[in-house]
Amino acid sequence: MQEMGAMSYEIRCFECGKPTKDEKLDACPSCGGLLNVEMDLSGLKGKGAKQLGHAPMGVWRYAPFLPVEASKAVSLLEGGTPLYDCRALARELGMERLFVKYEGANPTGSFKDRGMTVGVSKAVELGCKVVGCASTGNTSAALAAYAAKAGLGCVVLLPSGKVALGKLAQAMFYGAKVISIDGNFDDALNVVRQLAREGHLYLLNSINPFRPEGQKTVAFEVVEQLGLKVPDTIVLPVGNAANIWAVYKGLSEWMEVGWIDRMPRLIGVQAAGSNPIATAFRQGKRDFVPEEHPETVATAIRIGNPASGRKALKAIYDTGGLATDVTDEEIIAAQKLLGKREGVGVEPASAASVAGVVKLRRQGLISREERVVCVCTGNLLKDPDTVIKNAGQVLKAGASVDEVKRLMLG
Ligand code: AN7
Repeated sequence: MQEMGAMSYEIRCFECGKPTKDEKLDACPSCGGLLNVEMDLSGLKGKGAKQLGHAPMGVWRYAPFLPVEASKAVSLLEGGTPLYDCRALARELGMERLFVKYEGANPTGSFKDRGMTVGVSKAVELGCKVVGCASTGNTSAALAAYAAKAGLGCVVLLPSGKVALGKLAQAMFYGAKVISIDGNFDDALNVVRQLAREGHLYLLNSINPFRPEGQKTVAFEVVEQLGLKVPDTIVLPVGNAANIWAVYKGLSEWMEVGWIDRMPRLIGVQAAGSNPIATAFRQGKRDFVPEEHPETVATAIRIGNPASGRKALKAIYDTGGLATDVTDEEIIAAQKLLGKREGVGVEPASAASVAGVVKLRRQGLISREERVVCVCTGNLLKDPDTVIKNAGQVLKAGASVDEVKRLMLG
């Protein structure tokens, strides 16, 4: 048991259950399984979420549930993102209520900031000097920013040619060493894991057990923003599959302390070209077969071998949820629909969650009365190339009122 001020926790293997004390590991030393932080929440039982009081919205509001001391947090004031009540979109889809949790409002424009504030705080606490990750883009942007804030060295490995422009710009801007790998995300993750094992860096991919701890706070916020009511369903895009696990873990903890009395069902949405979790779900399996050549316009979730895939499948089965997949066309259509009906701009991977709702509603797998929350994980401006490619024309005119009038009326 690690003691951290008021809170204590253990790190245990998700697969074999064995505890480990080495906080720098990203896999179980006995069986190689994923690691998991288990918080001792006995002191919080029964008191209710109201005890969080007036602490500001954001990740660190939930400090009693986090395995890092809040007073030493490396923070850019992440979390506290809007929950949009999307009435027009709901009407269009024949639903009573549909909400979008807009994670694009985080400091670096994606949900990854929630995990990085906790992960980088842990890196500092452990005395690490260099942090690193493989990334489809957003993880690298977030890590680069938090490493800068903490004064740590930072190395990010990106799949060559497949990272959206905004994310690449961010990683370069915050001063990380950016290395383009001739391979996909899964290849880059294998390389960086080996570098971590050899002691060259502290790994901050989401297999790091502290990352999901920060990410679980999105679920706490949703419940609080709904007036301490649990939605019926939460829909998330799935790439490396840690975020849906994080949401499951957070809500399970609030169940454990009695702050909520039921779980929502969790729905994971993948892109059709990289869909090992959706395929496993269709076959009723708790394990998955990696996709060798993942492809999708949603480059953030262009991942064939999701490192937390087994955790994600547990989250889905345990909540009576499901996994599905959507085509690139469905993703772009949903992205545009959300922008047009609600004024909310999200990147393609995030739009996958909305595309999933559109599809499942059509299939009758989401009902009219169901209160659904889509977690929209990243900002529109992350991937301006895709936006411009799929948008209408820019009209051209001379600096003349007549010419502009003609175009306006045309
Ligand atoms: C916008 O940045 O994996 O299922 O390296 O950027 O927890 O992996 C990003 C993933 C969804 C999928 N939406 O979340 C990376 C990376 C956006 C993302 C996901 C990602 P996970």
